[in-house]
Amino acid sequence: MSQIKTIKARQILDSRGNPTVEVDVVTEKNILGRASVPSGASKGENEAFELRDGGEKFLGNGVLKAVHNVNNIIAPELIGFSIMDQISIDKLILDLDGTKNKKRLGANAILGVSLAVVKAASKELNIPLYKYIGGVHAHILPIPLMNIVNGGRHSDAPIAFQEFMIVPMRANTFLDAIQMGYKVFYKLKNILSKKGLSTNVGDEGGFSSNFNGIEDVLDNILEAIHQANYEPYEQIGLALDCAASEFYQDEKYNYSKFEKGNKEKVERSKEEHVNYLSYLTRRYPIISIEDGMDQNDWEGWKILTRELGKEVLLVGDDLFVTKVEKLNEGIKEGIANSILIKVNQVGTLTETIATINTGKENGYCNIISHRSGDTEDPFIADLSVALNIGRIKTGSICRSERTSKYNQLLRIEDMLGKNSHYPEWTGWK
Ligand code: 2PG
Ligand code: MG
Repeated sequence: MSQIKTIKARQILDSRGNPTVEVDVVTEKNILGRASVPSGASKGENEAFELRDGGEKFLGNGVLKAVHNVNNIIAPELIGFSIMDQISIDKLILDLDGTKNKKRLGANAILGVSLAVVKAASKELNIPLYKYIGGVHAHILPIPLMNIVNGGRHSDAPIAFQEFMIVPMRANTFLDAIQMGYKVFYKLKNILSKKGLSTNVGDEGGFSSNFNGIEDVLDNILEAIHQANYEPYEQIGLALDCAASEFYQDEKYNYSKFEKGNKEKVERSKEEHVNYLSYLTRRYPIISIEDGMDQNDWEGWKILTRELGKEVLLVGDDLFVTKVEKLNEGIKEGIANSILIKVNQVGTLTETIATINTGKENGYCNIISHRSGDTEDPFIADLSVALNIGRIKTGSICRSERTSKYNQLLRIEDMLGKNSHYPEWTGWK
């Protein structure tokens, strides 16, 4: 197995046009591993630190400092390392950084290197990435949570909740699941257009129309599911990402922050907000609710978990920020029952896998996730199959930075052939 010959980072653009880091790792045998780093809009407070330049260029959003840190601080230390030594490499970069939250080098610098290394290693061995990471037993395609309406911070639609997703709970194959999502997406487009509503899409490719509140969104999606001839819940379930930290103010859930068009001011106490979520769950085929409560409202999380934790997935995103310590606190307190996994919230592959394993060991469901600012890099598609996670959230069925992940999963399903497996939604509701 050969050693790392060069590491070079550069600045490229993500799907919102914001600068991000791309890293090339080249081995002695001239094999290239290339990775790019995604970026969030609704970030958790405790995410690993994303280093941006400040100043005039790119309105302060440049990442040349992170690029510099890869090229001048990380690269010289890693030259000569065996390309397969992922755990030692990740550890060495963490030691070089030396801070709790990757403040010195930047998590965007660190993640770019970590992922480029694993990609170079799989190419050098000529083994598909999912198999290199996961081994011969990697064969489960993930159930996609497809985000077809974008609200909150991800679009101008006047809706407090950030994401409305459809979930093909029963399909024969991943390809079949994708075509189910496609049908519902285009039926919805047609419904909206007939009502004279805009069919423009938001950051993750979901419609960002002028809906009349949350239930209006859900009613329209249900109609689309019916028109596509699917049975709600039996075949297609609904998932929400409330991204509640974005509208939690002074101990209240202030929906009006995003729903400005609504005449009446909608503000709910934590109990009222939980009651509203459970009302929605009774009325609609909701099978998963992410960040139902604010990241610091652990009391609210406990109420929500007590109320709905046996029926639906309660997914911690901002709550756990993909970190083992945070997840362990949640497990101890008995809050949520699932965790969203975002590689850039924590910063290295090794740490990401440690969090996934902690989730698995404690009966928490893992969902691999993209970011609202993403790139054409399909890394998370491979990761989801590698670890047989069985769930992925990677946006709508349009926009290339979203479909790049679906396309990679279609390739993997094709490569696996009869050994591939598309699971049924089980466990909750
Ligand atoms: C989320 C993500 C991805 P962002 O909240 O789950 O959908 O959004 O990347 O903006 O944090
Ligand atoms: Mg989220």
